[in-house]
Amino acid sequence: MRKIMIVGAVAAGKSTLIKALLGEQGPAAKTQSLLYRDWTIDTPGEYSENPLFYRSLMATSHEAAAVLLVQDATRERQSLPPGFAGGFPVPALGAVTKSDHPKADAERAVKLLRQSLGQGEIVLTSARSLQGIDELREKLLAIVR
Ligand SMILES: Nc1nc2c(ncn2[C@@H]2O[C@H](COP(=O)(O)OP(=O)(O)O)[C@@H](O)[C@H]2O)c(=O)[nH]1
Ligand SMILES: [Mg+2]
Repeated sequence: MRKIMIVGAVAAGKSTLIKALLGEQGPAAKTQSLLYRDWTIDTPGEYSENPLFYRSLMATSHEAAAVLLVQDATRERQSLPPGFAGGFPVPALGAVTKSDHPKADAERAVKLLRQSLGQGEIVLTSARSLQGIDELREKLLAIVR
């Protein structure tokens, strides 16, 4: 089975989202390195925030069928460069995380995500309420299968 590489800022909710996609609950441990699990590749947020790591992300993306760009719904500012997803040699989708959070602003999150994602579908999700998790899993599995 091919894989989906999940990228996004530190604490955006990448690892917790992956757990939800794989049918597990609860918080995730801090991601220290590339982590291959089932059909997912988890990445440390530092890899997306620090250009020194971009080469590593690019190299790994060659093993992926698609990239999932994750945006925290509670964040007020851009954390990734404009057009970030366009640098990968594979298609990109977007997920907004933490939609359940009292400080979540879905509209703002979609706008911020759009700047770094460009074209590509965006799914609103929460690993707590499980909003959007089944929908996102279906879309991603359709790509890796
Ligand atoms: N309210 C809420 N918090 C979340 C959700 N997903 C993750 N978090 C919290 O966000 C923080 C960072 O999550 P983590 O998955 O480690 O982020 P990562 O660095 O992108 O892998 C943790 O404190 C999580 O509990 C969610 O869906 N809802
Ligand atoms: Mg993580």
